[in-house]
Amino acid sequence: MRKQIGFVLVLALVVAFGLPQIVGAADYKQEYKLSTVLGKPFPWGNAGERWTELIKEKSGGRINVKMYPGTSLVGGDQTKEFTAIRQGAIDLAIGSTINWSPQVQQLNIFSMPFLMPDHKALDALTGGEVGKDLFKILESKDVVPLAWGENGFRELSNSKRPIRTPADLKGLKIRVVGSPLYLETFSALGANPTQMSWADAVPALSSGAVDGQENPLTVFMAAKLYAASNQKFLTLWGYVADPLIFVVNKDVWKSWSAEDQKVVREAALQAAKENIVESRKGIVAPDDSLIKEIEGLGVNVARLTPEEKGVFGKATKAVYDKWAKQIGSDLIKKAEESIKNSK
Ligand code: X2X
Repeated sequence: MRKQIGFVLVLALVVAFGLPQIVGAADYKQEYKLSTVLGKPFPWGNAGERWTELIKEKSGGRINVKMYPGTSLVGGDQTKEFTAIRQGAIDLAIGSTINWSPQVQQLNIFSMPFLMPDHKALDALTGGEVGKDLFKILESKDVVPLAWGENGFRELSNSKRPIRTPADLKGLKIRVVGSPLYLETFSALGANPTQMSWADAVPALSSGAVDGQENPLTVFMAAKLYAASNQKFLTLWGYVADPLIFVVNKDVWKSWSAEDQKVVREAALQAAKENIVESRKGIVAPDDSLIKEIEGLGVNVARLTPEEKGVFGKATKAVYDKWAKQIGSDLIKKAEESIKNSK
């Protein structure tokens, strides 16, 4: 009789709360590690904090996430982040397509020089067929992708001179990160590119070991590259843009109840939406207040015309064609088509 009452009780609990919750709750970790490259006050770090906060709030504290900025879970080596997520050393991440492209070749699509002319084009990729294809690829690699955020269009800065043509770039030592695509792009432009992590880039810029770098304006500003790193020259050429992707390790995902999965997904979508708004603030006409603020700090800003960008595009065309094959001609064609239709 007692046994039966016990059984009925368990059954009632299962009906009321669902099996995964009862069984799964015990499996939940005390802390889930969220990896990002940049912390606060960069939009990227703000996004990590917001996601963390929303998960806590919406899960009633069942899921406790802690952000580890500086890609500290992989010793600052941001190009190893994706592998660490797959292996379970990282539970959640908001990662740049640039940093994951060494492991996920197709993510190089956003690093194709001058593929995306504007935010509409970028949105056409992340919000369209290309974005869906990329999420499918990620799903096949032990991660659950949830939302697209944004680091942003990457602009070129240096400590030496204004850059308006490839000739101006000649011989400048430019820090890049990610796949060899960046090395090939800058080599094609006559520069002298060198690969290093963000952690190494900041001191290398400050000491003058490298002359320049490329990053979104929000990063340029929050890292104060105009001051300590003497980056007095900025070229707005928008040659590539890196979206951010909110992901969870697959095993971690499976250990959560359906309700908690929904919570984490919705929190990601909301944090990502806010992140995109923040990343674009002040850099797109009619509100270009961030650009004006940078100019006000004594930085020489060159806004390239479409014709001037075209010259850079032409100089990097061979690199583009080579990488189109490497990434996959079908995916590239799909991307070009989506962008054309976004106009
Ligand atoms: O290292 C960079 O340049 C950064 C912070 O933008 C990325 O993580 C791609």
